[in-house]
Amino acid sequence: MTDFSTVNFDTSPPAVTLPRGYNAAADLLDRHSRDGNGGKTAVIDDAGRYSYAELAARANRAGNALLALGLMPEQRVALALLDGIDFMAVFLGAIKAGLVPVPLNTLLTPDDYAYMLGDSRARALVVSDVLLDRVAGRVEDLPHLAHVVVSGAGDRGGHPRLSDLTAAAPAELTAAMTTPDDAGFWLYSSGSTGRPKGAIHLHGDLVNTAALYGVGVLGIRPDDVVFSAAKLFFAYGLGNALIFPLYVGATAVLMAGRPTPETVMAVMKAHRPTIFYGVPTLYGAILADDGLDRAAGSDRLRICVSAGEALPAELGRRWRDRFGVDILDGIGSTEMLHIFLSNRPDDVRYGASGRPVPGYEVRLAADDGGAVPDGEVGDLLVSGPTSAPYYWNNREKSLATFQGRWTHTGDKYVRDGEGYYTYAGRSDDMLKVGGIWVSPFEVESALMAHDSVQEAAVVGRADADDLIKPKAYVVLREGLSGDDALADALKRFVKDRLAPYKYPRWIDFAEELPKTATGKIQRFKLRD
Ligand code: 3UK
Repeated sequence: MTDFSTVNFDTSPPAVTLPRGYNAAADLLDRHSRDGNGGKTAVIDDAGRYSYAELAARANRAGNALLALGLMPEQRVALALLDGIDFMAVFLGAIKAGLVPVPLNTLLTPDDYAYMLGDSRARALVVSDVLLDRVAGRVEDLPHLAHVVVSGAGDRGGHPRLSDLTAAAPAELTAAMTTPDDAGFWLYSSGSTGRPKGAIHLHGDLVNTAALYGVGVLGIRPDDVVFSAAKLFFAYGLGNALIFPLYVGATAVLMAGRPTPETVMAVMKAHRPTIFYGVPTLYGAILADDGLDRAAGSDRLRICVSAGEALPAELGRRWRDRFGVDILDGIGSTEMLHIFLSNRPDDVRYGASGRPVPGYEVRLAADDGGAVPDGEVGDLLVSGPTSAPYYWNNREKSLATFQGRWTHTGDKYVRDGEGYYTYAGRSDDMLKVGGIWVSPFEVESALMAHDSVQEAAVVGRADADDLIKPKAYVVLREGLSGDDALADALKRFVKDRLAPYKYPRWIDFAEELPKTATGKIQRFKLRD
């Protein structure tokens, strides 16, 4: 039988050439042990340290445990897991077994989970004990979901425990015979209208992002220790802390809790990462505390990365002055898996997203699809080996986004005469808040569910750091008048109904909203 874990390929950009028989998890898990580095630390989480050999054994056990439940190749396994060794083991074990893991954002509501579990027809769900109630509250209504497995030693709600299943499973697993073009995993992405869409990623996508961006731009190497404040369930975090370090045999530090300046700096101090990845809001929050500097964090930092939303130039400069290391801003997307347009360690221009990552091509299109001259705004399209081929079960949105080899980002950009690209806003109404999508429509609907609200419109407004946060314009029902108490009540109302990061930070009470003749809210007028 072919040994699908034995793969030799050229690791220099642009693209990685893979053999026809190829399993991404077998590649990432088994290469280092085979090269005699099985004893090297792969992962450090809140509970301990795990070598490459230990990680491989845990992933094999997790894959075997899922197969023992009766799961068949290509079936989906939803993951609602906090960052830690179980995420790594289940994600990689599932892929090695030919199953398709679907990591879910851990910050969402029961309604969001019911939708994604139903849409993906996940056969199994592996969920952290602390998330069980929120994620698995409605599983009776999901005919395809046959198994709920609980990670952690807390309440298991009558479901089997992951640790019991893996203890009973063998530590050896033969990799499923997949190809680079097989579905490897999915990631859900939200849009301005409609439900989140499952972007399907292929086995070949993982090593390609690692070679092109991880090695090509960051120059990640075996002696790096990486720490991503962005969680593994985001494409950004997944590349940062799972794909890239495992690709080169480096060490990933994982933290289960919420990233705040305090928790992030504490992890930096304890594990002294060489590469740190965050979102602009977090860099801003750390800089807001004058007491936080290099001495309070990692003395080994050599690169910081920012993505998810544009990094204001001022934050980059202040960070470099205080921490003695640049922040590399780059734009990536769930659809492209990771960053395709980026600054470089030796070429940082604060305020710009940099130049295309070698291995990717980008172009700016005018409304008629034609080229846009330098200095003018156009729609950003990208082509490269890591694009999802389509969205699950969604022909219309797939056709709009994935057009031949070109993927539409929905972003507006300007290119200067030297080939550097600067972000110029979205072509839809979507907001990036702390690097995470927020649909204004969803926040408006939540506000409108409140008894006193007649109508609402939500737009992005820049805060003191020049970062976008949601702001609501609210028209109250006849006879009511707004005050601070009602504004606070409305904020709490939204916080209780949606993922907390989505609530409007400001509320303005208005007599009416600007509308077109056909009654459509003119958000652009409110933005001005
Ligand atoms: C926006 C940026 C300006 C932009 C992501 C790194 O953010 C990621 O994926 P998502 O699917 O969102 C994609 C959209 O977010 N964006 C991201 N980075 C920047 N805008 N400057 C930036 N540096 O609208 C883009 O279309 O959540 C980021 C790696 C992997 C990712 N998936």
